[in-house]
Order: sequence, then structure tokens, then C-alpha cells
Amino acid sequence: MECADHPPLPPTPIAYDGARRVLTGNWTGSSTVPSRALYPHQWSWDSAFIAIGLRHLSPVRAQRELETLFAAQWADGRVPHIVFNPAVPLGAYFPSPDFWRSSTAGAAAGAPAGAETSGIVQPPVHALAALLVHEADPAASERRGFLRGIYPRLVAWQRYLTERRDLGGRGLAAIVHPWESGMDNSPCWDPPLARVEPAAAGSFHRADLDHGCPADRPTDLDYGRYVRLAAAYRDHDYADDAGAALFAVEDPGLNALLTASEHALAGIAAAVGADPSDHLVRGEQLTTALLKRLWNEDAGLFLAHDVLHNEPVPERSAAGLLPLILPGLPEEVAGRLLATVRGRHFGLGSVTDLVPSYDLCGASFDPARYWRGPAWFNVNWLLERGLRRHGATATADALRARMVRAAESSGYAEYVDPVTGEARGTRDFSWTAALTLDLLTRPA
Ligand code: 2M8
Repeated sequence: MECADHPPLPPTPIAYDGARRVLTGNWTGSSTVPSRALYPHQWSWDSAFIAIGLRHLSPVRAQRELETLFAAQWADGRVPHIVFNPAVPLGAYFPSPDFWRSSTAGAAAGAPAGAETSGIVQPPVHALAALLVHEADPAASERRGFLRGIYPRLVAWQRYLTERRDLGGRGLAAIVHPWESGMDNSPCWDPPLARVEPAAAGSFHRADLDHGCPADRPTDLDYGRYVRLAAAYRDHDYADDAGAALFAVEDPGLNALLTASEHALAGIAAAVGADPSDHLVRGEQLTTALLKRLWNEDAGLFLAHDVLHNEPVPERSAAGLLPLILPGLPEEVAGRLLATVRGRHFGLGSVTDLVPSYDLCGASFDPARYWRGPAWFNVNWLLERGLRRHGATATADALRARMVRAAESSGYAEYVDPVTGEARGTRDFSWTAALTLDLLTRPA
């Protein structure tokens, strides 16, 4: 994916040094934890965003970040959302390896025998990350066989999503758990989640509340439903069976990243001497499906679709803006998205400094609680690229400057209040630091 040229930011050595310190502190030797306390293992889409920043410090380390993740890929192509570090005590994070039991319950789906992982997935940012990492130092990439080694794995990952996860038969991938969207607690999941019977409150211990503030985290009721859904999927041997799914939703954010990654795969194919045309065709097909299935003219953005009830979810989330990163979006759709980002629902540049994760006017808006309103740096990083791609250069420049300031002043927070910039969630958060480095250093 290419971005239009943009002027370099004035040097801000404090932000750069702070971001480097966070990434160095969170590096384990083969990958990076999102946060030492709250998330002490390797997370899938975190590692993709982290690699995008790490490439500026050490392209080889960025390559290793992705290689470590893909070493735990399942034979059916899925990339698990967590790869557990066996040296970390079981009680440090829940759901822990003994909950997922990937090496036994996932055996039929091809889970690796030598690593413990979760059985669900996260959005596919990996092909985009791999291409950017390669471009940061093509000679080192070539020497290590990085792109050649990861290309077939990336293709298998994309095919898992486009084929096995097309649960609605509509040409889009469906998520089977809110955590698969990466925007775990978004109000978009409330209606389909309300149909799920929560696991009993005393049947599990929430390790997240040992480290995080309860007002910033999901409620116990939502957590009980997350646990129930994950256990049901596990007890069905992690089989992707539309008839057995308790939750199946087409998320515009995940599908936009799936589409962007298909375009990145075309770039990777060209770089390794393979034929890129299949990826370009698939990228176009996914864009067509997104437009046909999820675009909502009245709302001015893409809406999630509840596959089990065959109806759109009438909630505006930043996920519905993410198709802005795509090439080949019709001009009128890109124009509507730009207006929606700046309008009263997201308020960018007037009410908000950074794009909130959820509709400012929505009934469930909460500026503090996890994915129900706060601004996240990965989402804003993607939108900054999208704004630039569609010619909104001044808006992108201003957003970039505000992101760097917010990252530094919040102590590289996991998320911030979109209006006041107040830090929320954990601090010294890896993707916040990595993407800050990228904003300060780009173009590679
Ligand atoms: C959050 O999700 C995990 C579960 O995967 C959690 O709340 O325990 C989300 O923000 C997710 O997008 C992120 O990848 C993960 C690690 O940073 O934390």
C-alpha cells in the first residue's frame, strides 16, 4: 500500500526516545509483548503493528517479530490471536493456555503440537506489515529469506479467512468472537452478544482486573459472554461450522484489513517473483463485496452485519471507517467517509483530537471504557494513511502531529480519551510506541 508524499515532522527526540525505550523494554528476545503487566504474551495484530514500528529500529528484529508469530500458525492457515510464552505463570493472563488447550482441542484443525496458543484470530494486518518490513531493508530481507519464507504462510492465512470464515456465503470473512475484531468491547457486538448465555461469574478469574482499572475494562457480564463463546468454539474442536456458531458477524474493520492485505500480497508476490494478478483480483472482489454488503448510505460508513440474524448492526464504529485505507474505493464513498470522520459522529479536528473508537452521539458512548469511545493509536494510524490516500493531506498531517503529542504526553497509553487526551488503559503500550516511531520516521 502506498501513501502520497508528506512532509517530515519536526524532530521530537523525546517522543522518539520514549517510544524506543518502550519497545526495548517489551522485547522478549524473539517477539514483543503488548504490555509487560496486562498482556504478557504475543498477540497477533499487535505484532503486526509493532513490526511496522520496529523496522525503523531494527529491520531484522521486525522480521523476527513476524516470523515468531507465524511459527505458531495452524495447519488450516489460521494465525492464533495469542501465542503463549511458556515461561509466564498461568495465572498472569486469563484465558490461559489451560483454557484454550490448543494442542489437544485444536489438533483436528492443525494446531501446532509444540506451542500453546489461543484458537481464535485477530484482523490480518500481517501482509501489510511484512511488505513494509521488507521495504525497510530489502537487502537484509533477501539475505535472511524473510519475504520468500513468509509469503506462503501469509497466503494460507488469507485463504483461511476468505474461505473457511465466509460463514455467511457472502464473500466476506465472519468473526466468531468479539475479540477477533480486535475491538473487543465495541457496542457493535452488543446485539449479537446479548443472545449468548454468560459463563457463571465464579467459574473464572479475570486477571485483567489485577492490572487494569475496572472503569476502563469490559463489564463482568460481557466477560462472562466472551468466556462462554470461546469455550463453545473450543469444545467444537475450533471447527468453522456456520451451523454451530453462537456468534458470527462480518466486521468492516477486519474485512478492510483483509482486502488491504490482499493488495499487499500482490506487492510481496511481485517482490519474490511470483504472479501478483490473483491477489489483485481477490482484492477487487473483496472491495466489491464490502461495498455491496456492508456500505450504508444513510449512516455514511460501513456497518457490521450479523450473519446469524441476517441483519446490519445499526451502530457507528471506527471499524466502519477503515475501508478508507483501500485503493479502488469509489470516490463518492471515500468522500462520504471523509465527511463522516469530520462530522458530528467522530468530530475529528473539531470536537476530537483523535478519531474515537465509537460514535460520539451513540447511546453507548463512553470516553473511558475499552473500545466504547476512547481513541486507539492503531486505528488512528490506519485512518491517517486512509486520509492521505484519499487526498485529505492537511487533515492527515494534523492528525499525525496530534497522535505523536498524545502518545508522548500519555506515557504511550493503550488508549486515550478522544476529547481530553487523558491516558486510559495500560501505559508503555507497544503498538502506541511502535506506530509513534513510524509516524516520526516515515517514509521508510
Ligand atoms: C485487547 O484484547 C485482549 C484479548 O485479546 C484483552 O482484552 O485481554 C484488545 O485491545 C486487542 O485488540 C489487543 O490485541 C489485545 C492486546 O493488546 O488487548
